[in-house]
Amino acid sequence: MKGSNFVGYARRNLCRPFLLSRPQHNGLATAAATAPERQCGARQSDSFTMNIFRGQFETAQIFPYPDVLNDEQHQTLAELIPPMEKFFEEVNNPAKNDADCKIEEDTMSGLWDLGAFGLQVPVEHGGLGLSNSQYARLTEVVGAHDLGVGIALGAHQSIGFKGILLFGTPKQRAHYLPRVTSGEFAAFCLTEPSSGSDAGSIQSRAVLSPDGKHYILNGSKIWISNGGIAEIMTVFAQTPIEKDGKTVNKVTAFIVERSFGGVTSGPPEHKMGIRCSNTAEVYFEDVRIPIENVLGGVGEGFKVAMNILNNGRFGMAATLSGTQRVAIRQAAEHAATRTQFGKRLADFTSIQEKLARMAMLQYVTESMAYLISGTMDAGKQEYHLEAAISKVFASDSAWYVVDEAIQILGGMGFMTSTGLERVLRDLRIFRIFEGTNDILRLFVALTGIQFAGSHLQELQRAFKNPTANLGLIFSEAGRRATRAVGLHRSPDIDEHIAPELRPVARNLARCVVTLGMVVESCLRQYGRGIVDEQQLLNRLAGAAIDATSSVAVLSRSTRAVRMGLPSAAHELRITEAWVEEASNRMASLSDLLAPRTLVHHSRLTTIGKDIITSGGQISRTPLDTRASKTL
Ligand code: MYA
Repeated sequence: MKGSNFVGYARRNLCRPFLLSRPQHNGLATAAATAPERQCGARQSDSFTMNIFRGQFETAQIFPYPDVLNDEQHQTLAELIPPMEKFFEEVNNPAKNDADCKIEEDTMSGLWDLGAFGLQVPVEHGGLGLSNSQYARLTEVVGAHDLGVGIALGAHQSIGFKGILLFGTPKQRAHYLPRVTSGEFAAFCLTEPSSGSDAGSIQSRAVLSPDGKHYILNGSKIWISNGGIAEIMTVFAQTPIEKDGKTVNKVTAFIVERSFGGVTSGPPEHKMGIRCSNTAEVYFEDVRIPIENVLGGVGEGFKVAMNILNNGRFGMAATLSGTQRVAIRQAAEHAATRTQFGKRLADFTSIQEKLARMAMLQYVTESMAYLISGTMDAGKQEYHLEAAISKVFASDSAWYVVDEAIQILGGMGFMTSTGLERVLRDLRIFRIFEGTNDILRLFVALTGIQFAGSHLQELQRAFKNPTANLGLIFSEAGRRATRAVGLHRSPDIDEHIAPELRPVARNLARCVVTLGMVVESCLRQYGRGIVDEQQLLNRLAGAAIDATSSVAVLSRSTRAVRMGLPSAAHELRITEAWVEEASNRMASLSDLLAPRTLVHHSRLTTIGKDIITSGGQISRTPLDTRASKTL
C-alpha cells in the first residue's frame, strides 16, 4: 500500500532547496548532478501562478483575455441558453427538489432531452460537442438556479465519465459515450472510509484473474455523488504491479458497470445541502472487470484521478459565478426597495460597500472561470494551479456572497421563501469536495515552491560552471539588480493592460517580486522543512490566489475597454478596487518571516495543541472560577 500523505507528497516532490546560505550542505552538488533533478531544474512553465513563486510576472497565459469561441460556437450557445434558462425557470422546482431530497422525474427527463448530461461529449458519440468555455456558460445557468441539480449533472460529466473522454481508448469511447448521453448515469468513485483528502491511500483492490482476462475488484467507496443511480462508474483501486523485481501496489482506474455483478449501493445519504442529488456508498464484491476496461494504463490511476479533477474544477467556478450573480440581484432588488430609518437600504454606504464586495467576488470568480476554460480550449496543458485556485476562490466567494445577501435581506433572507437559505446550505459542501480548499491551498503553495526551488537549484549548478551558463547567470543577475533598486517594470504591462489599470498592475507586479523573495527566504530558512510549515504555506497560497485573481480581472477588464463594452467603466472600477486590496494583502507578506509573525504562528499552534490535549475548550465559563467546581 502506498500509504501516502500530503507531507509525503511534498517531501517526495519538493526539489532540494537552494542552500547558498548554508554551504555546508554540499551534498547538494552530488544530488544536483542526477538526471531527474537536472530535468526538474531545467523546467519552464507557461503557468502564471507557477512563475510568481519565482517572483516572475509572466503574462503570456493571461493576456489577452481568451476569446476562443468562433461564430458557430457563439451561435450554438445562443440556441442553447434560452431553452436551458426557460427549463430551469418553468420546469425545475428547486424548493421541491430540496424538500423531497430527489430531483423530480420531469426535471430529470427534461435534462436528458436537452442534452444537458452530455454537453462535452463529441457529436459523433451522441453529445453536444461543446468546448470548455461553452460548457462553462451553460453551467453558469445551472448554478443560478439549482446547485443540487448541478451536482447530478457535474458528478456525471465533470468527473463521472470525464476519464473516458480524456483517457479512453477509441473502443472505450465508442462503447460508453453514447450510453452516458442517452440515459445511463455515471459516477466517480475515489473516496473511501479511510481515504478522503489522502486520495493515494485507497484500500480497494483489484487483482488479475488467473486467466488474465479480468480484474477482480473488492472494496467500498463512500459519499459517491450519483452512487445510487449510476450504471457506469470510474473506479480507482490498488493493483499489484511488478517493478524492479518487486511487487508494489499502484492505483489503477477502471470503467465498471453495475451490470458486471457484485456492485451494490447504500441508501441515499441525508445531507445539509444539495439534498436532491444522490449521494451513496458503493460496494464492490468480487466484481469481474474485463481487462479492456482499464482506463489510462495499469498503475496510472492516481494521475488519471488528479487529471480528471484538474480538468473539471473550472466548471465549479463557472457554476458558482451564476449562483453569486443571482444572490447579488436579489440583494440589490431588496436594497433598492426596502426603507428603514427613512432611507432606502441602498442609500446606506455600508450596504453599498457590501454590494461592491459581492460584485467584486462574482466578477473575479467569473473572470477566472473563463480564463481557465479559454486556456484549456486553446490547447494549453498547464492550468492545474489556476484551476485549483478557481475552485477555492469560487467556493469561498459564493459562501460569502450568499451569506451577505441573506444579511442584506435581514429576517427575510432567513425565511425559506427567498430560497437563499437553501442556496447557503447547498454551498457548504463546495468548500469540502473535489479537493478541500485547505488541501488545495497547500497543493498550490507546495507545487509553486517546488518549482521555485528547482530554479534556485539550477542557478546553484550554473555557478559551479559559470562559463557554460553565462546566459542564465546574466539574466538572473539582471532580474535581481532590477528588483534590488525597485525598478521592476514588466513591459507586458504597457503592452497588455489598459492605461487606467497600469498603476495598480505595476503595484501588483512589485508584490509578485516580493512573493518570489519571500519564497526564496522560506527555502533558505526551512529547506525541505517548509513542508511542515503549513501556516506559512497558507499565507503563500493566499498571495498566489490574490495575484492570480488580480491578473484575471486585469485581463478581462482590459478586454472590456478595448472592445468598448457598455460595462467597461464599471469593470475598470471593480478591477482597480480588487487589485488594490489584493496587492495590499500581498504586500503584508514581507513580514512573513519576521520574529513576531513566527511567534504568533507558534502561539496559535500551542493553543491548538492544548485544545487537542484537553479534548476541547480549556477555559470554563466566566462564572466558574473555583478550581474544581463547574457551574
Ligand atoms: S471526488 C473526490 C475528490 N478528492 C480529492 O480531490 C482528493 C484530494 N487529494 C489530492 O488531490 C491529492 O491526494 C494530493 C496529493 C494533492 C493531496 N495534478 O503521491 P503523490 C502527481 C497533477 O505525491 P499525494 C469529489 O469530491 C504528483 O506530482 N498531478 O500525492 C466529488 C506525483 O507525480 P509524480 C498531481 O500526497 C464531488 C503523483 O501525482 C496532482 O498522495 C462531486 C503522485 O503524487 C494534481 N492535482 O496527494 C463534485 N496531485 O509521481 C461534482 C498530485 O510524477 C462536480 N499529482 O511525481 C461539480 C461540478 C460543478 C457543477 C457543474 C454543473 C454542470
